[in-house]
Amino acid sequence: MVGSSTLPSATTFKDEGGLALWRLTCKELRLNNPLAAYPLHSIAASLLIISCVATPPRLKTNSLGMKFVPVQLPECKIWVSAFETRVQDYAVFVRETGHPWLLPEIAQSDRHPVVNISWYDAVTFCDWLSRLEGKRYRLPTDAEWSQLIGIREESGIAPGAQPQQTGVFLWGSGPIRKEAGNFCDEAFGRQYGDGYQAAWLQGYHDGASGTQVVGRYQPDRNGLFDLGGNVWEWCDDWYDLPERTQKVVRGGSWRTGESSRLLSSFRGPDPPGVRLDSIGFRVVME
Ligand SMILES: [Ca+2]
Repeated sequence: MVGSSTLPSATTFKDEGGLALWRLTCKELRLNNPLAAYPLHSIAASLLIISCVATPPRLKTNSLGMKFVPVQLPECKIWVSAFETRVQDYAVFVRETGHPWLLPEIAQSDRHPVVNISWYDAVTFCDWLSRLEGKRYRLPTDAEWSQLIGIREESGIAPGAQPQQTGVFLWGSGPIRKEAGNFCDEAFGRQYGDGYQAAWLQGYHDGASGTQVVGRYQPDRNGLFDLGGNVWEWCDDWYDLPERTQKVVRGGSWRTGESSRLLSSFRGPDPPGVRLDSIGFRVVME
């Protein structure tokens, strides 16, 4: 954690969910070398809001400005997008290709995770970006996603048949902690109330009743943001074998509040053609 003593003019404040944040100017950011390496994803006007990490990860940036961090898995190293694919990333693809895009009814800025994206849309985006840059982009596999969240799968078993690992949630073990991510929280409950059938997390405040700007909360140990929460993330795999009717989504979303669906081992099955305002995607770069 970077101490406020290294940022003479930095001030601290709390957001409406009680999360402690620092506020400093862009000039102060540039003058501070450790923070200068940090992705400039949280600039708003002349102020920067930072969720600090001990050591900024080594990053690669592609032509769309997407940040990738190296992650060492048991069998190989992969480069994983630090953020869920943003509206601004997907907008370039749509503008260049004319690919149809069903805009959601929820309010979003360019730095929110893109939603209403089918599995086919996500794969088409990856294929377009691969041709554009001459390198391979793809969705993570279900096994890779499990390894990113810190759990191992049983080999030879379809994702939908993998055993649930109780007691370990997307934020770790125990009750949900502050800064855990954008889930179905009190803000959601206040907005949607009794008209929404699913449970929300009583007493938890993440400051967003819909999707949230990517990178708003603390990253995980690999430097990945929003691996749990914000939007469900498509994986490459079929959920059901040999039927092959559903694809895997992982990680929960702003609509997820049931404890069983917040387990790190939980997979959602969704038809590959479905477009929902709670599903987006993250990409792997090879
Ligand atoms: Ca929320």
